[in-house]
Amino acid sequence: MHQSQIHRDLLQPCRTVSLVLACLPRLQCSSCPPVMPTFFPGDTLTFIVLWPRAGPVLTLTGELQPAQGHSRHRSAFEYEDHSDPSNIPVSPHSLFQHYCYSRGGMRHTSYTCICCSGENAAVLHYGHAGAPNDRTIKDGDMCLFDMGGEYYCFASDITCSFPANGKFTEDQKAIYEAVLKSCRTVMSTMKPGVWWPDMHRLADRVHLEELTRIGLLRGSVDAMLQVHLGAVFMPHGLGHFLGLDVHDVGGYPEGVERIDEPGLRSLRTARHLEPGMVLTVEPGIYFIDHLLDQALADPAQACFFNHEILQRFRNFGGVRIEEDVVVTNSGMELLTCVPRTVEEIEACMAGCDKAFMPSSGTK
Ligand SMILES: [Mn+2]
Repeated sequence: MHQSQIHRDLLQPCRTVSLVLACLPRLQCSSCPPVMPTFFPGDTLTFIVLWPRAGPVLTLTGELQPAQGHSRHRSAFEYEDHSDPSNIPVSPHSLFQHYCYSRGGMRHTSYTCICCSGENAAVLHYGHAGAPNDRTIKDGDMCLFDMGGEYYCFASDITCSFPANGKFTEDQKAIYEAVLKSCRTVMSTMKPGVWWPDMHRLADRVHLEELTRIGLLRGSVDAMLQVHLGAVFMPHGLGHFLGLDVHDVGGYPEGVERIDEPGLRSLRTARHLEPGMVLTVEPGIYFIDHLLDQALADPAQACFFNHEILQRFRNFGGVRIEEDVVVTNSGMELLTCVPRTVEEIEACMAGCDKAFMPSSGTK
C-alpha cells in the first residue's frame, strides 16, 4: 500500500473533528523541515486539529534554536478567527506536540504538557493522565499553558498565561501584571552570589504588595511575610535547575539545607547562583480554595484579607509566568522569547505576527 494511503486510512477517524486546512499556510515556513508535504499531502492534513471551540481559535507556534549550548525557545501565539462555535474539547496539548516535532525537530516534550483553563489553572500539575487537558475552554477563561520541547536531550520549560478570548479583563490584567512584575524584578536582581531563597522571598513580597494595591489584601506587607502569606498564593518554589532533566539535579548538594517554611520548602534548590547555571523563573499567583479556606481559618492570616474582593477571585484559577534563564558573570540572560506584556499578548492574539520584540535580557 502506498505510504500516503496508509496515512489517509489512519487519519480517517479524525476527520470529523478537524477543520484545519485554513491554517496550513501558517504551518509552513522557511525553517519547516520538508516532512509535512511528504507525509501529509492534501486532505490527510485534517488530523492536525485546530482545537475548535466557542469563539476564536488559538494556535501555538514556536521555534527552537540552539544557542550557546542551551536551548533557546522562541514562540508566539497566533490567533485565528473561527466561525464555528462548536465546543469540542480537543487539547492544545496535541497541537503543541505536533508543532515541536514538525517545526523544531523535537520528538518529545520535556514533560507532560499542562494546559489549564479557568479554575484548573489553580491545579499546579494539571494535565496528568487523571486530568488529561480535556476541559473545554470557555470564553472569558484565563489559560495557563506550561509546555516545553526537548531539544537534543535538553529540556525547556515555559509557561504562558493569557485570556482565551484574547482580551484581558481588569481583574485578569491586575493579577497577570502582578506576576509579571515579580518575574521581572527577580530577573533583574539575579546575578552570581545571589541566594535563590532570597529570590523566592522577593517574588512573594512583590505579589503581596500588588495584591494589597488591588485591594484583595490590607495591612503591612512585612507582617504578611512574617506569617508566610505569600505561600497561600504561590505554594510552589520560584524556580528550578533546567538541563538534561526538566527539574535538573544538583539542587541540594552536601551542605545546602532545605528551608522548612511554607513555599520555601518546595524550592528545588537553595543554592547561591553561579555563572552558567540554567534555571527557570516561574512566579505565580493562584486562588486555590483549600489554601484560601485554611488561611481564612487562621486568625493570623485571615486578618489581612478583604473578604468581599477575595470572593470575586474565588474561581479565577491562576497565573504563572515561566522564563528560562542562564546566569552570566554579571546578571542573567533570558532564553525564552514569547509575548509577555498585556499589550504584546493582546496584539499577538489579534493576529499581529511581530507584536513583540525578543528581549535579550543580557546584563
Ligand atoms: Mn518549571
